[in-house]
Amino acid sequence: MTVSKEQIAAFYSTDTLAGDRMAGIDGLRHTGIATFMRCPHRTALKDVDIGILGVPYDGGLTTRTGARHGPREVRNQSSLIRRINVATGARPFEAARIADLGDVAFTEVFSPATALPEIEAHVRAITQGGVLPLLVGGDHSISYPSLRAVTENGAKPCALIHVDSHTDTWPVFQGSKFHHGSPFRLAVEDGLIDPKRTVQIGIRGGQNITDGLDYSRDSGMRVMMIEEFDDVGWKQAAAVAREVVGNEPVYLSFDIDALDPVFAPGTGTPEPGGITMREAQRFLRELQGLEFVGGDIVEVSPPFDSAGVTALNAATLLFEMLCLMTD
Ligand SMILES: [Mn+2]
Repeated sequence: MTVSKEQIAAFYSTDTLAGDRMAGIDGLRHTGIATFMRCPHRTALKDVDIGILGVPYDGGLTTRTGARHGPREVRNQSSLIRRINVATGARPFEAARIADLGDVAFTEVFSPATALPEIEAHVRAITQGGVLPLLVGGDHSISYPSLRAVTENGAKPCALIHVDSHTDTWPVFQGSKFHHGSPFRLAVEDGLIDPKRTVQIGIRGGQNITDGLDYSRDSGMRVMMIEEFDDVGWKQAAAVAREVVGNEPVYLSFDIDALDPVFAPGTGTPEPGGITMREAQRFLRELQGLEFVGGDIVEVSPPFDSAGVTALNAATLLFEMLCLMTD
């Protein structure tokens, strides 16, 4: 036995938070209690720079429900994430104190009118605690309360980089303005984001309601359809994104359905003909140096996933986002 009796005794005499035992080393990644990227699970905000918050909410889905299970499965698959970004050399877990802040503790989850303010309250507390929030959804409706919190209800509007197959600027649907197709329309209406500093990348899908596309363009957003992305490539797409947001504080929202369903079958509204995983990684790496005020990755729906590939890809993109935010 190479481990000493003293080491074992120390292991069981320290009150270690979940994830701590694995933090900083690349040991047996399938072991331990799953937290986001094997980061320590904390709820106290002190000594945390970036807080990853699970938002197990899918009350805004129009079809194929299940994204409420996203955070737990992304935690599970994110055990595989390594400590170093081999492509860029980034070591986010050394550059910043990153914690898994657990999940939004819903008390009234059945109505968006009560659930979304609960998300907002959590993100506001995180932001006001001096911690950069990174949300794992949940459906895309969670971006609206998140943006309300990080912009202090629009007192500090931000730019937006939005990667998605849909514009999510749709109007009222089924009698409600709160659904996963509307967060960025609501964000414009509330003055949370500057539409002229907003870029939407990867847009496609059956736009039988044209209001979303029209609304985005009419409000001044830069909409890059998937065909244009395909023509110009990830590098130029990122250059366009950087030009649109300028030097403004920016929020990054990544809907996993931007990826082709080959890479992300486990999602609420898959749209064939999307971005590849490799393009998504290289696109994100081009966004280094921007001033991020927060971000989210949304729409992972484990009940529709195959072998965890969607959750693994979401975790991998979350890692790229962390690398950007610790730069
Ligand atoms: Mn979306």
